[in-house]
Amino acid sequence: MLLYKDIVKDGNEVLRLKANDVLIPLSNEDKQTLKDMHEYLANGYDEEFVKKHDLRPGVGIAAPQLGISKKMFAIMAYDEYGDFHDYCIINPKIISHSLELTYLETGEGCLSVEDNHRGYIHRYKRIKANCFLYDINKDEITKCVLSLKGYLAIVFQHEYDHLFGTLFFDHIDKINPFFVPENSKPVSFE
Ligand code: K3U
Ligand code: NI
Repeated sequence: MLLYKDIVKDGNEVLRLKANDVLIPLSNEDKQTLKDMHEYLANGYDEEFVKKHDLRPGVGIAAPQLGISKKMFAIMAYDEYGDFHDYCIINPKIISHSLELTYLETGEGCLSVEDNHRGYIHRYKRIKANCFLYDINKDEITKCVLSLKGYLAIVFQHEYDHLFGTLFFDHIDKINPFFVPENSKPVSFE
């Protein structure tokens, strides 16, 4: 079982590589990586597990954060409307995006980054991405176009960045970390 100590931390070069495409159909090894990422996120929602194992919860995790330079990530998160989303994503490609941007007023965090980097990260408010989704329970893979907006679009882009060697703080404006462009609005969780 994957624990926080197993997550690759900033400074390790694997986090700065462009990840490789994953072969479809999935190998058993790739399926196991997806299961491990999914289990890590699920354990983060179990308060007792978090306390017992000193786990750092997350809403997403990408294969390079396990030291595996492949285009795979998992997302498990509640959006700003209270809806739950649970995806195991393979070979994503963003095919279109809005001109409007959005950001988290709390900034972003990362399981691979222990330092505090304060500032806003402006991301596309809406995205469409081609990808494969893996259903762990059915052991099925399907090709699809995901349309995401708001918080989910932010989480997706954070994980997508991990596949291209980018970390969230790379996006923070060095001169004015809290600058807000005219076309960017914060996600509202009310
Ligand atoms: O944002 C985090 C969170 C944890 C528990 C409840 C609610 C939110 C923790 S940081 C996080 O989940 C990263 C994980 C990473 F780095 F491994 F991908 C993902 C993320 C954080 C913030 C915005 C977008 C994505
Ligand atoms: Ni991250």
